[in-house]
Amino acid sequence: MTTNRPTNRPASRLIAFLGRPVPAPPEALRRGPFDRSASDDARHGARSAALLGRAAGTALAVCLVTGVVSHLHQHPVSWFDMPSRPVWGYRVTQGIHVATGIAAVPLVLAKLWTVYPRLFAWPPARDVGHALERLLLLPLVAGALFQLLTGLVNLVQWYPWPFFFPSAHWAGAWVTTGGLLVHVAIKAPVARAHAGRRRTAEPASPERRALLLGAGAAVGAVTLATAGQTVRPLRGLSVLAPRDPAVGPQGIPVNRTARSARVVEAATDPAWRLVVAGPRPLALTQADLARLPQHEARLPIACVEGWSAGGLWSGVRLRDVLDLAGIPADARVRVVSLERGHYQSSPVGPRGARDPLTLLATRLDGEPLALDHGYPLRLIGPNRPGVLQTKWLARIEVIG
Ligand SMILES: Nc1nc2c(c(=O)[nH]1)N[C@H]1C(S)=C(S)[C@@H](COP(=O)(O)O)O[C@H]1N2
Ligand SMILES: [Mo]
Repeated sequence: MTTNRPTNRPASRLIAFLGRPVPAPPEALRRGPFDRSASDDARHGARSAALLGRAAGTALAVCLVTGVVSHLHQHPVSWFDMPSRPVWGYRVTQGIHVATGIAAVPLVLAKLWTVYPRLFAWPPARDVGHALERLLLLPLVAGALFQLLTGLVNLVQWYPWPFFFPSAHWAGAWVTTGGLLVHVAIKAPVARAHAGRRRTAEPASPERRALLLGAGAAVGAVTLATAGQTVRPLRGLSVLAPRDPAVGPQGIPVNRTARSARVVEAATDPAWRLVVAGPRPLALTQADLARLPQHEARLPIACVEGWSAGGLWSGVRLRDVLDLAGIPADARVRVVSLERGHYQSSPVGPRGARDPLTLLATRLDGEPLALDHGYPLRLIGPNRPGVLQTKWLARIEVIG
Protein backbone atom coordinates (compact mmCIF):
# COMPACT_ATOMS: atom_id res chain seq x y z
CA MET A 1 0.00 0.00 0.00
CA THR A 2 1.35 3.43 -0.84
CA THR A 3 0.49 6.27 1.47
CA ASN A 4 0.41 9.06 -1.11
CA ARG A 5 -2.24 7.53 -3.31
CA PRO A 6 -5.24 9.90 -3.35
CA THR A 7 -8.23 8.21 -1.73
CA ASN A 8 -11.45 9.29 -0.10
CA ARG A 9 -9.91 8.91 3.35
CA PRO A 10 -9.34 12.09 5.42
CA ALA A 11 -5.74 12.31 4.16
CA SER A 12 -7.08 13.33 0.79
CA ARG A 13 -8.45 16.53 2.34
CA LEU A 14 -4.99 17.75 3.21
CA ILE A 15 -3.76 16.65 -0.20
CA ALA A 16 -6.56 18.60 -1.83
CA PHE A 17 -5.70 21.50 0.46
CA LEU A 18 -2.11 21.47 -0.75
CA GLY A 19 -3.22 20.99 -4.34
CA ARG A 20 -0.79 18.15 -4.95
CA PRO A 21 0.11 14.80 -3.38
CA VAL A 22 2.31 14.92 -0.28
CA PRO A 23 5.62 13.36 -1.28
CA ALA A 24 6.32 10.25 0.77
CA PRO A 25 9.72 9.82 2.44
CA PRO A 26 12.15 7.65 0.45
CA GLU A 27 11.93 3.91 1.16
CA ALA A 28 15.51 3.95 2.45
CA LEU A 29 14.34 6.03 5.45
CA ARG A 30 11.58 3.63 6.38
CA ARG A 31 13.37 2.12 9.34
CA GLY A 32 12.93 2.27 13.10
CA PRO A 33 10.13 4.67 13.92
CA PHE A 34 9.56 5.39 10.21
CA ASP A 35 8.86 1.72 9.57
CA ARG A 36 5.20 1.34 8.68
CA SER A 37 4.93 -1.64 11.01
CA ALA A 38 6.35 0.23 14.03
CA SER A 39 2.85 0.85 15.34
CA ASP A 40 1.80 -2.78 14.82
CA ASP A 41 3.80 -3.75 17.91
CA ALA A 42 1.33 -3.88 20.83
CA ARG A 43 3.75 -1.86 22.94
CA HIS A 44 3.17 1.04 20.56
CA GLY A 45 -0.54 0.33 20.21
CA ALA A 46 -3.59 2.23 21.38
CA ARG A 47 -4.15 0.13 24.52
CA SER A 48 -0.61 0.69 25.79
CA ALA A 49 -0.99 4.41 25.03
CA ALA A 50 -4.35 4.58 26.80
CA LEU A 51 -3.26 2.73 29.95
CA LEU A 52 0.07 4.53 30.31
CA GLY A 53 -1.68 7.81 29.49
CA ARG A 54 -4.15 7.25 32.31
CA ALA A 55 -1.41 6.45 34.79
CA ALA A 56 0.80 9.37 33.76
CA GLY A 57 -2.17 11.75 33.62
CA THR A 58 -3.32 10.71 37.10
CA ALA A 59 0.17 11.25 38.53
CA LEU A 60 0.38 14.68 36.87
CA ALA A 61 -3.10 15.66 38.10
CA VAL A 62 -2.32 14.73 41.73
CA CYS A 63 0.99 16.53 41.37
CA LEU A 64 -0.84 19.64 40.12
CA VAL A 65 -3.39 19.71 42.95
CA THR A 66 -0.76 19.26 45.66
CA GLY A 67 1.42 21.82 43.87
CA VAL A 68 -1.42 24.36 43.97
CA VAL A 69 -1.73 23.73 47.73
CA SER A 70 1.97 24.45 48.10
CA HIS A 71 1.63 27.60 46.00
CA LEU A 72 -1.30 28.83 48.14
CA HIS A 73 0.80 28.38 51.26
CA GLN A 74 3.61 30.43 49.79
CA HIS A 75 1.45 33.01 48.02
CA PRO A 76 -1.60 33.44 50.24
CA VAL A 77 -4.70 35.04 48.76
CA SER A 78 -6.76 37.52 50.78
CA TRP A 79 -9.98 35.48 50.58
CA PHE A 80 -8.56 32.22 51.92
CA ASP A 81 -6.72 31.81 55.21
CA MET A 82 -4.90 28.49 55.14
CA PRO A 83 -5.91 26.25 58.07
CA SER A 84 -3.11 25.58 60.52
CA ARG A 85 -4.21 21.98 61.11
CA PRO A 86 -3.61 19.14 60.71
CA VAL A 87 -0.09 19.71 61.97
CA TRP A 88 1.26 17.26 59.39
CA GLY A 89 -0.83 18.64 56.49
CA TYR A 90 1.99 20.10 54.44
CA ARG A 91 4.26 17.16 55.19
CA VAL A 92 1.68 14.92 53.52
CA THR A 93 0.62 17.14 50.60
CA GLN A 94 4.17 18.07 49.66
CA GLY A 95 5.36 14.48 50.21
CA ILE A 96 2.69 13.43 47.71
CA HIS A 97 3.63 16.27 45.34
CA VAL A 98 7.24 15.18 45.18
CA ALA A 99 6.41 11.45 45.13
CA THR A 100 3.90 11.78 42.29
CA GLY A 101 6.30 14.02 40.38
CA ILE A 102 9.02 11.37 40.72
CA ALA A 103 6.57 8.58 39.81
CA ALA A 104 5.47 10.58 36.75
CA VAL A 105 9.00 10.43 35.32
CA PRO A 106 8.95 6.72 34.32
CA LEU A 107 5.25 6.95 33.42
CA VAL A 108 5.65 9.95 31.10
CA LEU A 109 8.78 8.44 29.52
CA ALA A 110 7.01 5.10 28.95
CA LYS A 111 4.00 6.87 27.46
CA LEU A 112 6.21 8.92 25.14
CA TRP A 113 8.10 5.79 24.08
CA THR A 114 4.81 4.07 23.34
CA VAL A 115 3.51 6.82 21.06
CA TYR A 116 6.73 8.14 19.52
CA PRO A 117 6.39 6.19 16.23
CA ARG A 118 3.29 8.31 15.61
CA LEU A 119 5.53 11.35 15.54
CA PHE A 120 6.84 10.02 12.25
CA ALA A 121 3.47 9.03 10.77
CA TRP A 122 2.98 9.90 7.12
CA PRO A 123 1.41 12.15 6.08
CA PRO A 124 2.12 14.24 9.21
CA ALA A 125 -1.49 15.41 9.36
CA ARG A 126 -4.66 14.06 7.82
CA ASP A 127 -6.46 17.38 7.87
CA VAL A 128 -6.40 20.74 9.58
CA GLY A 129 -8.11 19.39 12.71
CA HIS A 130 -5.55 16.63 13.02
CA ALA A 131 -2.71 19.09 12.43
CA LEU A 132 -4.06 21.26 15.24
CA GLU A 133 -4.47 18.24 17.53
CA ARG A 134 -0.84 17.32 16.95
CA LEU A 135 0.36 20.89 17.45
CA LEU A 136 -1.52 21.05 20.76
CA LEU A 137 0.60 18.15 22.01
CA LEU A 138 3.52 20.54 22.16
CA PRO A 139 2.51 22.39 25.36
CA LEU A 140 1.68 19.05 27.02
CA VAL A 141 4.87 17.23 26.12
CA ALA A 142 7.20 20.22 26.50
CA GLY A 143 5.37 21.35 29.65
CA ALA A 144 5.43 17.94 31.34
CA LEU A 145 9.12 17.41 30.55
CA PHE A 146 9.95 20.92 31.76
CA GLN A 147 8.02 20.41 35.01
CA LEU A 148 9.58 17.04 35.75
CA LEU A 149 13.08 18.22 34.89
CA THR A 150 12.95 21.48 36.85
CA GLY A 151 11.26 19.70 39.77
CA LEU A 152 13.93 16.99 39.90
CA VAL A 153 16.78 19.44 39.59
CA ASN A 154 15.26 21.51 42.38
CA LEU A 155 15.29 18.44 44.63
CA VAL A 156 19.07 18.44 44.41
CA GLN A 157 19.16 22.25 44.63
CA TRP A 158 20.92 22.71 41.35
CA TYR A 159 19.75 25.75 39.40
CA PRO A 160 21.47 25.71 36.02
CA TRP A 161 19.08 28.33 34.59
CA PRO A 162 18.58 32.08 34.76
CA PHE A 163 14.95 31.97 35.96
CA PHE A 164 13.55 31.75 39.49
CA PHE A 165 12.47 28.13 39.95
CA PRO A 166 9.11 28.62 41.78
CA SER A 167 7.82 31.17 39.23
CA ALA A 168 8.86 29.07 36.24
CA HIS A 169 7.49 25.86 37.79
CA TRP A 170 4.19 27.62 38.53
CA ALA A 171 3.87 28.95 34.97
CA GLY A 172 4.91 25.57 33.56
CA ALA A 173 2.18 23.88 35.61
CA TRP A 174 -0.53 25.83 33.77
CA VAL A 175 0.96 25.27 30.33
CA THR A 176 1.06 21.54 31.09
CA THR A 177 -2.44 21.55 32.57
CA GLY A 178 -3.85 23.33 29.52
CA GLY A 179 -2.15 20.80 27.24
CA LEU A 180 -3.35 17.90 29.39
CA LEU A 181 -6.98 19.08 29.43
CA VAL A 182 -7.05 19.52 25.64
CA HIS A 183 -5.40 16.13 25.15
CA VAL A 184 -7.79 14.35 27.52
CA ALA A 185 -10.80 16.02 25.89
CA ILE A 186 -9.67 14.90 22.44
CA LYS A 187 -8.53 11.41 23.41
CA ALA A 188 -11.11 10.43 26.03
CA PRO A 189 -13.33 8.42 23.67
CA VAL A 190 -10.38 6.54 22.13
CA ALA A 191 -8.80 5.97 25.53
CA ARG A 192 -12.07 4.69 26.96
CA ALA A 193 -12.47 2.25 24.10
CA HIS A 194 -8.98 0.88 24.57
CA ALA A 195 -8.41 1.03 28.31
CA GLY A 196 -11.52 -0.75 29.57
CA ARG A 197 -11.80 -4.43 30.38
CA ARG A 198 -14.15 -5.09 27.51
CA ARG A 199 -11.61 -3.76 25.06
CA THR A 200 -12.66 -3.64 21.49
CA ALA A 201 -9.78 -3.96 19.12
CA GLU A 202 -6.55 -5.19 20.64
CA PRO A 203 -5.93 -8.76 21.79
CA ALA A 204 -3.81 -9.59 24.85
CA SER A 205 -0.09 -9.31 24.26
CA PRO A 206 2.84 -10.49 26.40
CA GLU A 207 4.98 -7.59 25.10
CA ARG A 208 2.46 -5.03 26.23
CA ARG A 209 2.14 -6.78 29.58
CA ALA A 210 5.90 -6.64 30.03
CA LEU A 211 5.97 -2.94 29.15
CA LEU A 212 3.21 -2.10 31.63
CA LEU A 213 4.71 -4.24 34.38
CA GLY A 214 8.10 -2.66 33.70
CA ALA A 215 6.64 0.85 34.02
CA GLY A 216 4.90 -0.17 37.25
CA ALA A 217 8.11 -1.67 38.63
CA ALA A 218 10.01 1.52 37.75
CA VAL A 219 7.44 3.60 39.64
CA GLY A 220 7.78 1.28 42.65
CA ALA A 221 11.56 1.44 42.52
CA VAL A 222 11.91 5.23 42.27
CA THR A 223 9.27 5.69 44.98
CA LEU A 224 10.98 3.30 47.40
CA ALA A 225 14.35 4.84 46.60
CA THR A 226 13.20 8.35 47.55
CA ALA A 227 10.23 8.11 49.95
CA GLY A 228 12.57 7.56 52.92
CA GLN A 229 13.36 11.27 52.88
CA THR A 230 10.00 11.80 54.53
CA VAL A 231 8.78 8.30 55.55
CA ARG A 232 11.27 7.38 58.27
CA PRO A 233 10.94 3.57 58.17
CA LEU A 234 12.01 3.62 54.49
CA ARG A 235 15.20 5.56 55.20
CA GLY A 236 17.43 2.56 54.60
CA LEU A 237 16.12 2.17 51.04
CA SER A 238 16.52 5.79 50.05
CA VAL A 239 19.50 5.42 47.79
CA LEU A 240 18.24 8.10 45.40
CA ALA A 241 16.98 10.62 47.95
CA PRO A 242 19.20 13.71 47.98
CA ARG A 243 18.80 14.09 51.75
CA ASP A 244 18.73 11.91 54.81
CA PRO A 245 16.19 13.53 57.16
CA ALA A 246 18.22 12.52 60.20
CA VAL A 247 21.56 14.02 59.21
CA GLY A 248 22.29 17.56 60.33
CA PRO A 249 22.92 19.59 63.48
CA GLN A 250 20.49 18.47 66.23
CA GLY A 251 19.37 15.65 63.93
CA ILE A 252 17.65 17.89 61.36
CA PRO A 253 19.02 18.73 57.91
CA VAL A 254 20.13 22.24 57.06
CA ASN A 255 19.49 23.69 53.63
CA ARG A 256 21.08 27.04 54.21
CA THR A 257 23.71 27.58 56.84
CA ALA A 258 24.07 30.83 58.77
CA ARG A 259 27.32 31.42 57.00
CA SER A 260 25.89 31.01 53.49
CA ALA A 261 22.99 33.26 54.49
CA ARG A 262 25.59 35.82 55.74
CA VAL A 263 23.91 36.25 59.08
CA VAL A 264 26.57 34.92 61.49
CA GLU A 265 27.52 38.34 62.78
CA ALA A 266 24.01 39.74 63.12
CA ALA A 267 22.63 36.55 64.70
CA THR A 268 25.35 36.41 67.35
CA ASP A 269 25.40 40.16 68.06
CA PRO A 270 24.60 40.80 71.76
CA ALA A 271 22.59 43.83 70.60
CA TRP A 272 20.12 41.50 68.80
CA ARG A 273 16.47 42.37 69.40
CA LEU A 274 13.20 41.05 68.03
CA VAL A 275 11.42 44.14 66.79
CA VAL A 276 7.63 43.89 66.70
CA ALA A 277 5.92 46.68 64.80
CA GLY A 278 2.42 47.08 66.23
CA PRO A 279 0.23 49.54 68.12
CA ARG A 280 2.61 48.94 71.09
CA PRO A 281 6.00 48.54 69.37
CA LEU A 282 8.40 46.11 71.04
CA ALA A 283 12.10 45.36 70.93
CA LEU A 284 12.59 42.09 72.81
CA THR A 285 15.97 40.78 73.95
CA GLN A 286 16.68 37.08 74.43
CA ALA A 287 16.20 37.62 78.16
CA ASP A 288 12.81 39.29 77.54
CA LEU A 289 11.73 36.28 75.46
CA ALA A 290 12.93 33.87 78.15
CA ARG A 291 10.70 35.63 80.70
CA LEU A 292 7.55 35.08 78.63
CA PRO A 293 5.52 31.85 79.10
CA GLN A 294 7.42 28.97 77.44
CA HIS A 295 5.70 26.33 75.33
CA GLU A 296 6.62 23.17 73.46
CA ALA A 297 5.44 21.79 70.14
CA ARG A 298 6.41 18.63 68.28
CA LEU A 299 6.37 19.80 64.69
CA PRO A 300 7.95 18.74 61.43
CA ILE A 301 10.05 20.81 59.10
CA ALA A 302 8.54 19.77 55.76
CA CYS A 303 10.66 21.13 52.95
CA VAL A 304 9.16 21.87 49.53
CA GLU A 305 11.91 19.61 48.21
CA GLY A 306 10.17 16.60 49.73
CA TRP A 307 12.21 15.79 52.84
CA SER A 308 10.78 16.23 56.28
CA ALA A 309 12.01 15.82 59.83
CA GLY A 310 10.23 16.22 63.14
CA GLY A 311 11.58 17.98 66.22
CA LEU A 312 10.49 19.10 69.66
CA TRP A 313 10.61 22.88 69.52
CA SER A 314 10.24 25.26 72.42
CA GLY A 315 9.95 28.98 72.87
CA VAL A 316 7.19 31.56 73.08
CA ARG A 317 3.88 31.53 71.29
CA LEU A 318 3.67 33.92 68.37
CA ARG A 319 0.20 34.93 69.53
CA ASP A 320 1.51 35.95 72.97
CA VAL A 321 3.99 38.32 71.34
CA LEU A 322 1.35 39.68 68.95
CA ASP A 323 -0.96 40.31 71.93
CA LEU A 324 1.82 42.12 73.79
CA ALA A 325 2.30 44.37 70.79
CA GLY A 326 -1.45 45.02 70.58
CA ILE A 327 -1.78 43.39 67.16
CA PRO A 328 -5.42 42.38 66.56
CA ALA A 329 -6.43 38.72 66.30
CA ASP A 330 -7.51 38.96 62.67
CA ALA A 331 -4.25 40.48 61.47
CA ARG A 332 -2.11 38.89 58.82
CA VAL A 333 1.52 39.26 59.82
CA ARG A 334 4.93 38.75 58.32
CA VAL A 335 8.04 37.51 60.08
CA VAL A 336 11.27 38.90 58.67
CA SER A 337 14.74 37.38 58.87
CA LEU A 338 18.10 39.01 59.35
CA GLU A 339 18.87 37.43 55.99
CA ARG A 340 18.41 39.30 52.72
CA GLY A 341 17.03 37.57 49.63
CA HIS A 342 14.18 35.43 48.41
CA TYR A 343 13.33 33.76 51.72
CA GLN A 344 13.90 36.66 54.05
CA SER A 345 10.29 36.90 55.14
CA SER A 346 7.22 34.73 55.40
CA PRO A 347 3.53 35.50 55.76
CA VAL A 348 1.44 34.09 58.63
CA GLY A 349 -2.35 34.24 58.28
CA PRO A 350 -4.62 34.80 61.31
CA ARG A 351 -5.23 31.07 61.84
CA GLY A 352 -1.54 30.26 61.83
CA ALA A 353 -0.62 33.30 63.89
CA ARG A 354 -3.19 32.45 66.57
CA ASP A 355 -2.50 28.70 66.66
CA PRO A 356 -1.11 27.77 70.10
CA LEU A 357 1.48 25.57 68.36
CA THR A 358 2.97 28.40 66.29
CA LEU A 359 6.15 29.25 68.15
CA LEU A 360 9.00 31.68 68.04
CA ALA A 361 11.43 28.93 68.90
CA THR A 362 14.62 29.33 70.88
CA ARG A 363 15.24 25.63 71.56
CA LEU A 364 15.17 22.34 69.68
CA ASP A 365 14.99 19.00 71.48
CA GLY A 366 15.83 20.68 74.77
CA GLU A 367 19.00 22.42 73.54
CA PRO A 368 19.47 26.01 72.43
CA LEU A 369 18.81 26.34 68.71
CA ALA A 370 21.94 25.73 66.62
CA LEU A 371 23.08 28.77 64.67
CA ASP A 372 22.26 26.91 61.43
CA HIS A 373 18.74 26.20 62.66
CA GLY A 374 18.03 29.88 63.16
CA TYR A 375 19.58 31.00 66.45
CA PRO A 376 18.61 33.17 68.25
CA LEU A 377 14.99 32.82 67.09
CA ARG A 378 13.08 31.03 64.35
CA LEU A 379 9.46 30.63 63.43
CA ILE A 380 7.99 27.13 63.56
CA GLY A 381 4.31 26.48 62.99
CA PRO A 382 1.92 23.62 62.19
CA ASN A 383 0.94 22.87 58.58
CA ARG A 384 3.50 25.20 57.00
CA PRO A 385 6.03 24.63 54.24
CA GLY A 386 9.62 24.43 55.50
CA VAL A 387 10.48 27.43 53.40
CA LEU A 388 8.12 29.55 55.53
CA GLN A 389 9.65 28.39 58.82
CA THR A 390 11.90 31.43 58.76
CA LYS A 391 15.22 31.38 60.61
CA TRP A 392 17.22 34.17 62.28
CA LEU A 393 14.23 36.39 62.96
CA ALA A 394 14.68 40.13 63.17
CA ARG A 395 11.21 41.60 62.89
CA ILE A 396 7.48 40.95 62.95
CA GLU A 397 5.13 43.32 61.18
CA VAL A 398 1.50 43.51 60.16
CA ILE A 399 0.83 43.02 56.44
CA GLY A 400 -0.91 46.20 55.34
N1 LIG B 1 16.13 32.83 56.86
C1 LIG B 1 15.93 31.64 56.28
N2 LIG B 1 15.04 30.79 56.79
C2 LIG B 1 14.82 29.59 56.22
C3 LIG B 1 15.54 29.20 55.06
C4 LIG B 1 16.46 30.11 54.53
O1 LIG B 1 17.14 29.85 53.54
N3 LIG B 1 16.65 31.32 55.17
N4 LIG B 1 15.30 27.97 54.51
C5 LIG B 1 13.98 27.46 54.73
C6 LIG B 1 13.78 26.12 54.21
S1 LIG B 1 13.73 25.97 52.52
C7 LIG B 1 13.51 25.06 55.02
S2 LIG B 1 13.08 23.58 54.39
C8 LIG B 1 13.60 25.21 56.48
C9 LIG B 1 14.59 24.25 56.99
O2 LIG B 1 15.73 24.60 56.32
P1 LIG B 1 17.11 24.41 56.98
O3 LIG B 1 17.31 22.98 56.81
O4 LIG B 1 18.02 25.26 56.17
O5 LIG B 1 16.99 24.82 58.39
O6 LIG B 1 14.02 26.48 56.89
C10 LIG B 1 13.53 27.53 56.17
N5 LIG B 1 13.93 28.77 56.78
MO1 LIG C 1 12.91 23.98 52.09
